[in-house]
Amino acid sequence: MSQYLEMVDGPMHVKKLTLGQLQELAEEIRLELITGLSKNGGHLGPNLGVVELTLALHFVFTTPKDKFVWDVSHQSYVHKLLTGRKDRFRTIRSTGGLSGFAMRCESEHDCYGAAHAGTALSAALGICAGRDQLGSDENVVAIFGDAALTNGISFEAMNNIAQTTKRFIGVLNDNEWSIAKNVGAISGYLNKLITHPSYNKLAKDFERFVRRLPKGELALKLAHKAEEGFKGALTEVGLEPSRSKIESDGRGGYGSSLIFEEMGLRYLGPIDGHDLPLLISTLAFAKTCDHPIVIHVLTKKGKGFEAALNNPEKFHGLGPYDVATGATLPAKPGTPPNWQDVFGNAMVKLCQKDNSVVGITAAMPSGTSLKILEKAMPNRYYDVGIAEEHAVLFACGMATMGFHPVCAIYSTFLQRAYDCVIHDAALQDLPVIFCMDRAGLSPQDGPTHHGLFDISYVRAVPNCIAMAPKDEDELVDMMFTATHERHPVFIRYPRGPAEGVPIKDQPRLIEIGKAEVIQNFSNNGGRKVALFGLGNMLKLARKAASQLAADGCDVAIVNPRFIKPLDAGTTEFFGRAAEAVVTLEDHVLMGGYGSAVLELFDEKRVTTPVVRIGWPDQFIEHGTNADDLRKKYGLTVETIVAKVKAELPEAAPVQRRRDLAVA
Ligand SMILES: Cc1ncc(C[n+]2csc(CCOP(=O)(O)OP(=O)(O)O)c2C)c(N)n1
Repeated sequence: MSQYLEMVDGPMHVKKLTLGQLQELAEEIRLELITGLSKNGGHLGPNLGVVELTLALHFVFTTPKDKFVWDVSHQSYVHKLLTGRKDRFRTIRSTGGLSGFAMRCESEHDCYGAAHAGTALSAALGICAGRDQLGSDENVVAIFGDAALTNGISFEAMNNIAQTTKRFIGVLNDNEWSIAKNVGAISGYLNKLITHPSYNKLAKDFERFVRRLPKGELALKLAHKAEEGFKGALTEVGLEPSRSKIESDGRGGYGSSLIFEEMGLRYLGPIDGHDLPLLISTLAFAKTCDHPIVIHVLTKKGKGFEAALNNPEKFHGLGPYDVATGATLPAKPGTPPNWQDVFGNAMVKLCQKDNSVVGITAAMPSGTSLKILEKAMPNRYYDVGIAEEHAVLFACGMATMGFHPVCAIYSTFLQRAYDCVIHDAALQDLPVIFCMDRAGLSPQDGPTHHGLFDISYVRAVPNCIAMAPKDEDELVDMMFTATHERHPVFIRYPRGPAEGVPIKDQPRLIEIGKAEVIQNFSNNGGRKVALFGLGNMLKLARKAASQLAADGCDVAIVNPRFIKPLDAGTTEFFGRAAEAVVTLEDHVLMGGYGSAVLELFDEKRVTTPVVRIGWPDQFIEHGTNADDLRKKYGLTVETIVAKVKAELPEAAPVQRRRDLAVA
């Protein structure tokens, strides 16, 4: 069945294939993507869209010497299949398996890792600068999507390319979709280029290049199909300048792409990104250019799989699906709603009751479920594109006008906007609400997506209030409370299903900086252990508490609710009363909630030992599920119990210890 894919162990094999064979290989790759990802899921749609593009790239260029820099790199699966990783392909995104993104440590063909959008142009330019400094001659190709182009960094890079290097190749992979439909003026501009492909200044040199080709090396490789292919190429790129368009438009015509050319980048396109010979000849041409060039390639997200073509948003990235129909498994009956859906529904209710509340997403309407608000109250909803910094600044501006803007941004993506959080929201003490989804693990995505740093980065900033709900009802209370605040408020909650508790009709205000004591000591004579389980870690705290109680301990359980301001009174009280304190957080230990408790104990001279449970000072890899990773890193009942016992000296009398601490 997959005779060509089986033969391809590296890019050198791609170069040996004829055009016909490459086209068959493209179909085999599509089949492998569709069947191979069906069990664990993944970024199916984007990869189906770049099959021909990736084949053409590997046909024309030679990695690892030449460098491909993928933006986000969720579309690098085909590249993985062609660069010696096909045997492990079906392990992608699972424990011990291939990453779902490009990673330098995974292959010499991955020259640059990524998973956050907008990095490719800058990184590729840096690689070009390095090459130019070294005097070497590798080709550097940045492959970036139309939505990545809504990201500010992409423009910062474009501003800098022409002045930095003469040899830079950008491939704009335009499928008109971000995860949802792409939004904004750039998207509209690209649309104009697509619908008016009338003229481009490179036509003449490209024409000369292509006309030379049939006798050249490339044509030999492409064998008998070449000529038709090049004919296609010539028509597609439109070699005839269209004077009328230029004059009527007065700015050089739509197809000449002012944006790119004014930035000193030659623009070629738009071309059909599924036409292999056209792609090959265009990329081969780009290779000869001694001027930075952007090739605008039109692709179809989900090409070759009906279900994915019909629903690009769902198939951007999804869980297991049926190969025949594309149907995904419904949630098991009784599964609680996802945290994000609780958030989305709560936003509608808050907006209905309070005119000052609006919702802002940075291109993640489905991931954050803010699309629920979009549907219910479109005039209170803003999708600003993949532009987290802009999202925060935009929110700050609205806040100065008396609004309570809610920025729904994943914990990991808010990292992008840290300066805006400090310099704009916090310093001006503006009532912007940050709902940080995916705080904690994003297991299958891995280190680029885990939301494990937000407590540290928020805790350090004055004026900020930071909370974590134990369940979905408390999330709604916290959101409600936040809309009554005059400071920046951060609410962190994880990925996946919530706890399954009922949500009150009327949310309640929560007292700022007040923890909730779930269970006090019973004074049963057992060794006193106080467990502080932050947010979703309260569940683990309860389990560990049951085990410790079964082992004879007297256990108290606290839901801290607030990371900042910390409930100093309750924390100190239990710190003094207990023989051991346990803090649990779905966050790195460094600078996290446990650190906040330690700092408080240091300040108050509380000497009770503190067992801190959280993630170590290293990047946590991807895994099939959170349990696999928690087990590996000791976020388990067994580890907690063992660590607590190690802190309880055998013969220390409980009473004396407490007296000492109180004194
Ligand atoms: C900084 C950042 N914000 C949000 C995301 C989530 N995200 C992943 S892919 C994607 C859309 C990418 O669209 P595009 O660049 O056009 O590539 P395509 O998937 O269409 O090939 C988004 C918003 C991200 N990866 N990084």
